[in-house]
Amino acid sequence: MKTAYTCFCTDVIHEGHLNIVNEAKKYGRVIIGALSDKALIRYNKFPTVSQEERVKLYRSLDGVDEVVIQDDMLYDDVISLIKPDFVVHGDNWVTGPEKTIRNHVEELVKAYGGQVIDVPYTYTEKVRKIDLQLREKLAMPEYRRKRLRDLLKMTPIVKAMEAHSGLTGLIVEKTVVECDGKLDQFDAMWISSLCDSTAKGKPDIELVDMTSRFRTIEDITEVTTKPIIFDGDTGGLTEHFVYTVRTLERLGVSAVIIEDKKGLKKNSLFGTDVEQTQASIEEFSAKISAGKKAQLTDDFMIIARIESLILEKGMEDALERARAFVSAGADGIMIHSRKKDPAEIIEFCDKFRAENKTTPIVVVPSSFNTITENELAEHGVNIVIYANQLTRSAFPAMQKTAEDILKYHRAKEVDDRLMPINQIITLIDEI
Ligand code: SPV
Ligand code: MG
Repeated sequence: MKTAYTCFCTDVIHEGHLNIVNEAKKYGRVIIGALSDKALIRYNKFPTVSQEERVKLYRSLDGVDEVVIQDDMLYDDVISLIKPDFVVHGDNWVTGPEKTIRNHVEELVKAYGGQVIDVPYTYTEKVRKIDLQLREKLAMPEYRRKRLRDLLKMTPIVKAMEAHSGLTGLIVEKTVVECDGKLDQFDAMWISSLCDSTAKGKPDIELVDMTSRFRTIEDITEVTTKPIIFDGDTGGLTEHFVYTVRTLERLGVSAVIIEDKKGLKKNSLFGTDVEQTQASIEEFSAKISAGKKAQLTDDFMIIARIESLILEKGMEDALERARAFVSAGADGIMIHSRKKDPAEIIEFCDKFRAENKTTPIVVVPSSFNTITENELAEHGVNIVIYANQLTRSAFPAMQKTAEDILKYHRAKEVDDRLMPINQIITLIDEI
């Protein structure tokens, strides 16, 4: 008997999936590939049920003969194992970023006489509603909050991108690219103090108060589902930090990163060009412990950021602080550097990992930007944060447009660089 293979990555079965199974049945024995968590998070929305539950769900469907795990969004392994006569998929993969995957599958199956069957994609009002409900569930604080811990288990390196508004949040949420035949997207959002302050035309010195920073979080959570890592600056007074922890948990934030500085905080990228004071190990450890004690959920993470390399206090100081802050209860360590060469970051990560195998390491490669995500992961880094690149790309583009309109006394000359009007008005989803 011939075999028809289809890959599912859904948490909920609707008429579209049943239609695919019914179509596949016409061609032979139906085998469903359940896309693994690891592959799914690069490709699609974050799962709301476990891989095991998805397998069980697909197995329960009428007309399904077998369910296997597909561990990669590329079909190579599964096709060489099963050699299906037919690969059945919704025709939504004929265009857009998934097109490369489809064409690759076609090449693979054609080699032994197989065929790709594109089934018309079902997009009814009911399907649209289910999609929206799933998205809403992902956006809920109790689901969003625990997602960073989940991601740390699912992927070698969690990729976070800066967001400081609803619009930048949407960019992080929705940007998907096809690269080397695979799809990729960001895992999380970083609410940078630098970019949140810059967007308000204010310096990055803890001047934008927490109430305003929380408002930014709400602007972002209203239109996105991805987990949030919040830049908590120094955390402020310990007596205030404990309240911040509670509010962040309630808002569905996954982690706060606080840095071991005190007094007037300046941006780390100034380094020793400005006066900045590091808190003592005892003071900062007490702040971490108080935060951990105030925390109510098991999901939330307090990550300690070490400024020893920024302030040129040496590698030993950085490592000593890392040990102390982990002992004080920190759920992760962020190590920062403003050197162009990643050598000191690599040295720290290698030394820290030699003595601590599990505590997540976070880095922000703004200055040492030549190092790739894979290289960082090889040195034990778990979270990479692209902290300010959206703001830094938007500002020069806006400034040039303003200058050119002044120069030409009209907007025609800048028009080629602008997003078309019909695109900007449909950028935001309507309910
Ligand atoms: C931020 O994005 O605000 C940060 C990272 O704290 S850095 O600007 O590199 O200090
Ligand atoms: Mg900051």
